Amino acid sequence: MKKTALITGIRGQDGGYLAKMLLEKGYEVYGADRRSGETGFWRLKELAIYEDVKIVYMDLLELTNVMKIIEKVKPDEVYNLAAQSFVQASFDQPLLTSDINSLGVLRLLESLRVIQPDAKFYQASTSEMFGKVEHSPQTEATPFHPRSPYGVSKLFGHWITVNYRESYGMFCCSGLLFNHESPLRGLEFVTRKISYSVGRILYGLQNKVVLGNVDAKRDWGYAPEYVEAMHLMLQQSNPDDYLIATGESHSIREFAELAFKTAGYQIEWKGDGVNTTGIDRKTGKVLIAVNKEFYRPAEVDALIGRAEKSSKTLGWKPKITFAELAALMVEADIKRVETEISTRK
Ligand code: NAP
Ligand code: G4F
Repeated sequence: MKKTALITGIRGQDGGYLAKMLLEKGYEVYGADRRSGETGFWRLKELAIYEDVKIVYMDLLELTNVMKIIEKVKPDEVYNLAAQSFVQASFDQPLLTSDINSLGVLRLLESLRVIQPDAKFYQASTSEMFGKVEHSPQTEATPFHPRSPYGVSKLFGHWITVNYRESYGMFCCSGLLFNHESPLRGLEFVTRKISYSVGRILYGLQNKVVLGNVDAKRDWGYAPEYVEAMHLMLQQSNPDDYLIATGESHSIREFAELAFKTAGYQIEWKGDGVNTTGIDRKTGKVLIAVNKEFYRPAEVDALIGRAEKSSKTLGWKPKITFAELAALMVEADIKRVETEISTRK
């Protein structure tokens, strides 16, 4: 029989890729949207699945709304991807972030407990919870020390998911996913900010990209591979928590170098901290500058994950390399910029 999946955060990067994968597997896919305007469906349109996903209106801030949707959809699997997911914004909107990312998870779990307790539940947890890391590489056993209201809010989401599994025997999994990127990544995140800027710089639409802390390091993977892991977690005999990462850590400087290289630029670095600049070796022009505006009150300096349990139990392994990721994002953005230019003419 056809399985039914409910994905919250359907307009987001992961929501799009997960919906596409589940549709290909024959699922009936409901996408929960909080009604933020028609243009926000660009990812589902780019993936050519907009007509296939059944959109339902649900805001994680509204309990009765969540309950009604669970009652209507009666999902077999629920993927809770909805979140205020931008770390920087969580310092400006800590209460809203917590209401969505912490209590939002609880609203969903309570609704499931009362209405559809047999549904399998995936919670989108994050490497941000490791924060000021206690050891490297991080594993499922590494203690948490979040460094932002976002990280703290996600920690509640993680533990309440574990708690519903332990208290009520519900099939609840928490995926500790490290950064994953793609051409569908939001422009506010550093990789996509860089890849889109490279495309625009190449066509003379902007002079440089202005960044924050370019020395931070992340374990960066490819988003379509990470949504496969979410699905695999819910297909196991028993619910559990899994860490998903590549096992490699790279700085923002490294990502920027590779991104610019894809468009034919060679970056030469000068200075450090806020005085850092990235210069085009051929022309001497400044292509990368740094501004304190993009620094965070508390930073997660370096993340690197060890996904051994996921490899052994789920059979999950990353495939796309860091260099391939940077290149494919820039190539996609160069095409987008070309389309923008040609449709403007
Ligand atoms: P994303 O692109 O920011 O998507 C998040 C989605 O959540 C957006 O579509 C947003 O809707 C929706 N949302 C926000 N507040 C909501 C509310 N009150 N009610 C209902 N929906 C709401 O995030 P992503 O990169 O796809 O990530 C998916 C999930 O994984 C998030 O929970 C994120 O925190 C987590 N995560 C991401 C990564 C990563 O590297 N990408 C790593 C670890 C964990 P609008 O479109 O209306 O704004
Ligand atoms: O791209 P970012 O904003 O991603 P961040 O903070 O790591 O969070 C992302 O990954 C998490 C998983 O660990 C998710 F849970 C979360 O939802 C989100 O998807 O920033 C990455 C790094 C940071 O250290 C930041 O300080 O890049 C640094 N950075 C330097 N310049 C910048 C910039 N970040 C942004 N967004 N913009 C800059 O100009």
